[in-house]
Amino acid sequence: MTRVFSGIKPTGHLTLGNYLGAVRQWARVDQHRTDALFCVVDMHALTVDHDPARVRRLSRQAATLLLASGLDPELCTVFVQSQVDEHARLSYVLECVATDGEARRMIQYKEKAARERDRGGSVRLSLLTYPVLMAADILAYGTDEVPVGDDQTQHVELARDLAVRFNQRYGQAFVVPRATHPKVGARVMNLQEPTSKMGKTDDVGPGIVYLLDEPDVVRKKIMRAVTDSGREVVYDRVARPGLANLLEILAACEGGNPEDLSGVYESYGALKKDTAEAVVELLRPVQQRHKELCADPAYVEEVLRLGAEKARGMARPRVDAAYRAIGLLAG
Ligand code: AQP
Repeated sequence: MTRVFSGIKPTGHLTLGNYLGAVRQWARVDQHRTDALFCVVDMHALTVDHDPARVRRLSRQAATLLLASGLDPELCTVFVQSQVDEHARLSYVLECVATDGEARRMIQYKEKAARERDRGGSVRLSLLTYPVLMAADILAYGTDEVPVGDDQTQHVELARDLAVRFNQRYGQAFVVPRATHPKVGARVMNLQEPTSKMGKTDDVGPGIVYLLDEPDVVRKKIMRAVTDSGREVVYDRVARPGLANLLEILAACEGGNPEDLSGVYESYGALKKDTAEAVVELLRPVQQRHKELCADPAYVEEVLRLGAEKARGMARPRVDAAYRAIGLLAG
């Protein structure tokens, strides 16, 4: 059976981008057709300036939202990265296979390092090595497919390269994974800056729809979305990025294609109204289930405990074999 692994960072509150680009696909498709693991990758949240208590809070919230979005612990394994030591163990070994040039080429590293420097902060070494830890997350489980949004493609390619290189140098240890993306919604853009990704670390912002935003907040954000000059409601990602983003969000909510919505609307206002209502309806059951799960934190803790136990058992033999193959006595 196809092994699927994917993760989400507790660096901020989950957004509509996280949901349409990844989580919805995990719940609707991946957990049903594959042997799947989904992880709150909390160690990745330490790569930038952070408040420890907030990371712990956001980790619990992210896990609760994954379950609220429909991940079913009877069908898949849901767990937290730091509760499974094999991720860090394997990451070190992969750092001995990766090159510093490879890590420095990562687009997200360049962007996030620049952001840290602009804020007057220093860049943590873990920000540079983050894609190697992500490769360890993926390779530890013999993963075939990694369902992610567009922005993670380059990191999954690095995981592929490291798997191939390790296997060639030290003997067959890893499955070579590949990224998969949803047909629509793989890159949801910021509603106020439609040439930038809707990212959760931007924190508060009228351009970001959070999964837990109240319906009226969602409506307000979408009705105020930046659109482009021009009158016709047509789909053109390059020339009309704001409009294209709204058409993509609406199409993703309805399960259609943005191209098919070209020319359907006579005004921006009507498109925004329908998009807002579609998003409100999309989020309603997730928010409802989230509220129920928040009333039962012991259930969420138990799911994570059992998930970590299972994940540990799945990862350990492969990580031990990699340790032996690369020349270590441990493992
Ligand atoms: N805007 C997006 N559109 C589509 N997919 C997205 N994903 C993230 N943003 C969008 C996908 O969601 C999954 C989990 O994302 P993540 O937690 O690894 O990263 P992030 O949400 O992008 O958070 P960062 O990197 O901490 O913050 P920002 O973005 O603010 O720099 C992934 O599959 C991702 O592709």
